[in-house]
Amino acid sequence: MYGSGYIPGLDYTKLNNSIAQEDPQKLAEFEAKIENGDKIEPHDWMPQQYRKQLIRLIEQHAHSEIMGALPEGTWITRAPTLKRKLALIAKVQDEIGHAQLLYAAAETLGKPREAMINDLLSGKSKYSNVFNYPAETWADITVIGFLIDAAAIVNQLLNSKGSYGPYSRALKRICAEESFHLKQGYEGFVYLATGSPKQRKMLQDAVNRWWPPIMHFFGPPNKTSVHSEKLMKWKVKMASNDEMRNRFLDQYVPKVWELGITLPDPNLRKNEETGRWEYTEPDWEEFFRVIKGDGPCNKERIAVRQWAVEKGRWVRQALFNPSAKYSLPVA
Ligand code: FAQ
Repeated sequence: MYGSGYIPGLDYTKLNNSIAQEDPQKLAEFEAKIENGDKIEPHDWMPQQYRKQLIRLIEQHAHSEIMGALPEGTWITRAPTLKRKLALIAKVQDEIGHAQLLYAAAETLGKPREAMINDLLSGKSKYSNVFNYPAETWADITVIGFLIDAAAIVNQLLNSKGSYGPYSRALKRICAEESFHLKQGYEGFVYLATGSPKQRKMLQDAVNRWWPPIMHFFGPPNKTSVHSEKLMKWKVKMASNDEMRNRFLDQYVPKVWELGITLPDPNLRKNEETGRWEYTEPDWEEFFRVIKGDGPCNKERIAVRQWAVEKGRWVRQALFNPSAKYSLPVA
């Protein structure tokens, strides 16, 4: 219904986690190729676990782009000026385009798009924790546009050098657009930070609300990360969760502080000797609750996607079978 994702002889639901069962010769060649910096392409041989991990990660990333457009989308009708409204519409449209690129990259691994959407709706497949929080004020939109886009770029620039060709190429295109979103978000952030006392307070409150989910964004600390070791070995993930978090803090905390905006962590500081940032660990129990479906907006976000799937069904049916007759859904 959504596209093919069909690979003859592959049942993606039966991919297993065992490396021991793989042909050792093929596995060695595959790993040598990755070690050499070559890209793996869809029709190349790959271990089942590599395929399975990539499907999981790219699919979650695609869902996140779609879900990420939802909190921002709620502010299109309430943007403070025409200029901001136009920019926000364009950004939301870009995010949905990123999801299309990513779903297409995941489909090359054999999972049909319809199955990915079904897994999102059933809660089987995750999406980024940050998009389960509400955007309460316009300042939340600038925090998303600046700091969440910045966090996404840190992750995506690194992983665009990764081993799987279709994902790495999609990320390169996505990063070009995200860099523009970041500029737009930063400009809005600076505008509020240098505005009236009321605007500064609105921004400070939004930063305080979003800081813990942003710290969660890069995933759990290295010692509890489940997938990092495999993903890093196969150059899907090009840095650990803590390394990405550290890079983000290094690049963006000074930009926030120089505007006189504070961050709600009294222990946040750079250790100049080690070059590493020190911080209070965010509440990881909250993180796991949120990604398992019990955040402030999970139900609302899934309901919007469910609505879109139902309302768009006739379009997809018409695309696949244009000669049949379809009645439009009642709004
Ligand atoms: N949210 O073993 P690890 C964007 C899960 S795009 C939810 O460390 P991994 C654009 C993880 O899946 C944002 N779940 O996992 C935009 C696993 O659960 P599982 C999305 C998370 O894969 C901006 C468990 O925790 N970006 O923002 C999160 O090695 C503005 C254990 O974790 C991507 O998806 C999380 N934050 O590392 C749009 C990039 N973190 O699957 C609109 C690609 C971890 O076993 C507006 N993904 N989990 O049930 C990645 O790079 C990696 O998947 C990480 C996590 C780094 C996110």
